[in-house]
Amino acid sequence: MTIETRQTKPFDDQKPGTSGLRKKVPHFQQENYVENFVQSIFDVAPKEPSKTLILGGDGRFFNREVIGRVIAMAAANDCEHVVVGQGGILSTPAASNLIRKRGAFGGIILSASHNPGGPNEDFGIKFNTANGGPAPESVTGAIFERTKAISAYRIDPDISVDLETLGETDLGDLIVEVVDPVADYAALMEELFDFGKIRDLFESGFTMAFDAMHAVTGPYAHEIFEKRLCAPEGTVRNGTPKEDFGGHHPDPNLVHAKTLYNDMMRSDGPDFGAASDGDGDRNLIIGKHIYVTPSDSLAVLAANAKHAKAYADGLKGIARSMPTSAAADRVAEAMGLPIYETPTGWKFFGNLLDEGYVTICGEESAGTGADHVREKDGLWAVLLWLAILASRKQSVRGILEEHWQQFGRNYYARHDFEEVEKPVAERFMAELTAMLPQLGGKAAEGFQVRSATDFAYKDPVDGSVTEHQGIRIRFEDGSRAVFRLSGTGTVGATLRVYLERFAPGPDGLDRDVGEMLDPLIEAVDALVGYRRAIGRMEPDVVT
Ligand code: VG1
Ligand code: CO
Repeated sequence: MTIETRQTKPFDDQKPGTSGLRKKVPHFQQENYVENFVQSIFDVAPKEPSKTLILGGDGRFFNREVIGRVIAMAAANDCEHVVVGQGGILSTPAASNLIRKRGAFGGIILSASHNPGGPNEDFGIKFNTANGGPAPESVTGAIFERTKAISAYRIDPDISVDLETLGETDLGDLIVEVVDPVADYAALMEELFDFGKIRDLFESGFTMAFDAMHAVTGPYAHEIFEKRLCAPEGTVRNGTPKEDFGGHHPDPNLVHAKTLYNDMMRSDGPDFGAASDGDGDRNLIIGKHIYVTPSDSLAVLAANAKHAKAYADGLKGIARSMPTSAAADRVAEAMGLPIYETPTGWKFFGNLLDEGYVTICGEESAGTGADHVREKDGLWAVLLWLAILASRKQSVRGILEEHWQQFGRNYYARHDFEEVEKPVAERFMAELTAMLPQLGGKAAEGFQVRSATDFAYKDPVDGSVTEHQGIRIRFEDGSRAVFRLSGTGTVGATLRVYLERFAPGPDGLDRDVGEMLDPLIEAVDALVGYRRAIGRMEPDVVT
């Protein structure tokens, strides 16, 4: 081995966001940009409980190159074992599983998740700790501090690894092991779910369309749905990962998975539709003639988890991110379970899962997961839906309508205003924050403010406090609006406005979502003037 120490200068923009460091590919291609960040990870992360690193990515453009560089740097940074997915591929939940299974000190996951890929599109690097989850704020903060002070990085320039051939290569001080990215993950899913029952469902003629969006879940979905669960070939669409995701955004929402949505609205379409994102941690669920909002999906999965093998004995508790609708709260209340409300981002669920406070977690952005790994898990959510459908023998619509009858319905939408000029968005958020004390008690368009707060979270396990996690305006009738800036975008700022209105039932459960939310939007705008402040009347994406 030849270890070289190379001089470098710090960059001032390597602060990890909601989910790691995300920038455009050309930005990452600047000399030493990748090396500085990776060296900062190695400098900060304790090599405990072992010197094993898990490595993989979602296969987007630049993935392979960075995989090679990370291995060469791992060799020079006291790692003894790198476990890398074949071809440099690992879905985010599969990487989380491997970290836990192999007792690794952590994992480096290369992904910009739902953001587009290609030479001029997005790339990302994320570090997960030994519990398998995204590094908590204390670690990402330390990594950021390190990036600001770095002066050299270490690399073994002679190392090159064939990523296609499965098995171990002994490089002296470092063993590189190329593994099948799907095998361990598929085995975990077979532990959690009764595959025989789901196979019977498909054998009974039940049909499904799964859109892998040319992203990382393709190989996983082919293996699990078509091979192991015997769904007909063709069930998985766009199942071959591409470096540019076929030119689309691998974002499973009604805009980017429109074809799937249209098919699901046809009478002769499949019974069940699902999609996943770039790195396989998100899920979109659509029934025949009905879209399931991620917030409702979390609530339905929690209420029905007992239909799956792994959760037959019930749940310990439920957690949701703050902007996620309160549908899950109603389930928790009815089932006598604790419910936790965390800031956006999966890292905040880690402690709750580690301590056994909760079993299932979810975010409004199409992320659902449980205590089997420490990431959200797209295919897991699809399998849990299938297990419920197999057991209840009802349609998605039937299940959802019964759910609303029992718990009431939280009408919900997220409006994204993209590529707003950063100073404009930041000024608006600052003005809104300053306005909060005056908002209490105010009324507009028939909605009266009950409270208006800047959300801060105190972790019940380690006591750490995270502030400024979104502005939350609650109304007397239970409605709510939340404002926050995205932490994953790479161009300008994205303002997210989350809107929610509750109908307790039994009437008013079949209203149009837009009709329900429009008056709330007008009221919120009358109170805080957000459309004028950012100079936009209509959102770019509604989910
Ligand atoms: C978005 C979502 C958030 C999610 C994050 C990472 O963050 O809103 O719920 O955890 O993406 O998901 P933001 O800061 O842009 O709102 V993924 O699938 O990129 O790992
Ligand atoms: Co993702």
